[in-house]
Amino acid sequence: MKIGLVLGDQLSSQLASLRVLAKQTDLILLAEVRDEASYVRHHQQKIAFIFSAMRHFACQLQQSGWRVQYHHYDSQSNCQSLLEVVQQAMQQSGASELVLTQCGEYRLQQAMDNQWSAQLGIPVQVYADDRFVCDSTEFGRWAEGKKQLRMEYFYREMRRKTGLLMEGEQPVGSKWNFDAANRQRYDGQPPLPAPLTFQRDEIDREVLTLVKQEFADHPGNLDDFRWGTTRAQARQALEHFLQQRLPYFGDYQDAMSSGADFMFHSLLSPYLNVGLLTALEVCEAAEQAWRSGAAPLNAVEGFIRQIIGWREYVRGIYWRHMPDYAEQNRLGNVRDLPRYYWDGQTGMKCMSEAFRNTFEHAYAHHIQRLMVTGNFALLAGVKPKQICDWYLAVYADAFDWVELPNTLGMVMHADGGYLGSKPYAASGNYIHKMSDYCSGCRYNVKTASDHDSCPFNSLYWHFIMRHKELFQGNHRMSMIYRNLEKQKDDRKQALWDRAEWLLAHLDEL
Ligand code: FAD
Ligand code: DLZ
Ligand code: SF4
Repeated sequence: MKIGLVLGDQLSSQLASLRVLAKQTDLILLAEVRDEASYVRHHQQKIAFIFSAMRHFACQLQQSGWRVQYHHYDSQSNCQSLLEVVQQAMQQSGASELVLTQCGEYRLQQAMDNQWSAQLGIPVQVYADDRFVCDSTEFGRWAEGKKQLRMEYFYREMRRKTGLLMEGEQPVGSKWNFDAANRQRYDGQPPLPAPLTFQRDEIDREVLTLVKQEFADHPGNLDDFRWGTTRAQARQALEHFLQQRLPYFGDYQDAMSSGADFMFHSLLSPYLNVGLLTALEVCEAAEQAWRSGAAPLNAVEGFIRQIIGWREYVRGIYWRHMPDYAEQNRLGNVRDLPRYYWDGQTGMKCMSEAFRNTFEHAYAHHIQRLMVTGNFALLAGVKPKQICDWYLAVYADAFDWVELPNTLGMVMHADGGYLGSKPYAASGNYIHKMSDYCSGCRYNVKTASDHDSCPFNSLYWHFIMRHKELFQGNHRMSMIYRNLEKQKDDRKQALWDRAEWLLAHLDEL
């Protein structure tokens, strides 16, 4: 008899390990444990979402005939790690083998590979996670010999492989990428759809009470918990997106607006990442929306690119370069994460909006993560480990394999430009162009070196100046360095001095 351990991000009925187990004889184990719930200070909504989705998934397995053992979170239990729960279940059941699907996170997979079999005294059989479009071997073949990777070329391979938005060998609309059409500012029209809400059942209520009691010191709160916790609700969320948001997803993909916490984004990442939806079903549904005339091509292509492009690409990089990837700090950053990343209190309106969004919903949309909180950490030279741990903690969709390359590579450029050829560093002007934040801010986005100037402005030039040696030869940045050269020395000095003051008083902004 075998035990199949299903992890909190493996809630898919087609999971590889489930396919090799037998309903009548084998036992499925799911476990809520302290070690997984606190290896970073996960947002309260992230824990509630995962625990409730695990409990619902266990019920679903039971209803379809599986024998299921469920370990509920218990702070007094002797079993605070997955290994301890497995050990106990093994002793009780006399199982002779443990079966798993490969973990999403390196830390846990390593522990399983190195210790579990010896400590349990039984074979541990791990099956590849085939819920992704591209596996490690295929990614390895594509990445082999390349010093720097380009997502765009990888993405085209995935389009060919899946046949999504293809006409024979050619991309539909004769272009692979419609990003140039996806940069509109949002001025209140079309109106934003009301977010979807779900009726809460007994399981949700129990979990919300548990999290409130046990994780009150974790970031965020549960007041506005909106996440679906079953596959059926995740499907509803997909339908809601296809009908109400996808048509405008492309146009406003990069836009930000006060109070518009979700813009026209899909909010599907948590469901994709825990396995309640698959990447292909979501992309096929989006393609169908375009083919039926319900959504334009720039929206559908942009959306599909995020999933079979970026999502698969970062996963490939993660598994190819862990564990060294997590240690990189190629810009030599030394600063601590400013206080407001945890308490949300800052006079910078763009940042305070992103933090409010984050703490209220365990969500912020991509451009807030990349160009506001991420950009600030890059310009301020925050230690990569600290900012990575923050992103891993505060979002409902955060798992190391997807969070780490996005933060360490895309945002912090700490991998030396392996993931992206140029840092996304930007001054306040970018935020001003793409949002309405600056008009309600204590700082002045039009100036750079006054006492009330937008911090992003001088920090941006400080970043450019302090990394001159590294970036001035980068042809994608040569114009920036030409602009810098044109500035008078006293202007450069004023920018430098203002930025130095800001860096010395980072926690006070
Ligand atoms: P949409 O904008 O509607 O996009 C659709 C889907 O595309 C998403 O659901 C997601 O599955 C995928 N996607 C989009 N961009 C990316 C990307 N860059 N990498 C991988 N998948 C992408 N995404 C996570 O799923 N987990 C994370 O922990 C995470 N951490 C991030 C950290 C930083 C610093 C940055 C800049 C981005 C991070 N992302 C992460 C990517 C992206 O911001 C989120 O996937 C997105 O905001 C989720 O919201 P959504 O479902 O509404 O996305
Ligand atoms: C994120 C998370 C949390 C908060 N809690 C659990 C848990 O109690 N049990 C579990 O199996 N998984 C949990 N997870 C998700 C795991 O951290 C995830 O399985 C690992 O990151 C491995 O990919
Ligand atoms: Fe952000 Fe600067 Fe605009 Fe204020 S002025 S909202 S700090 S970009």
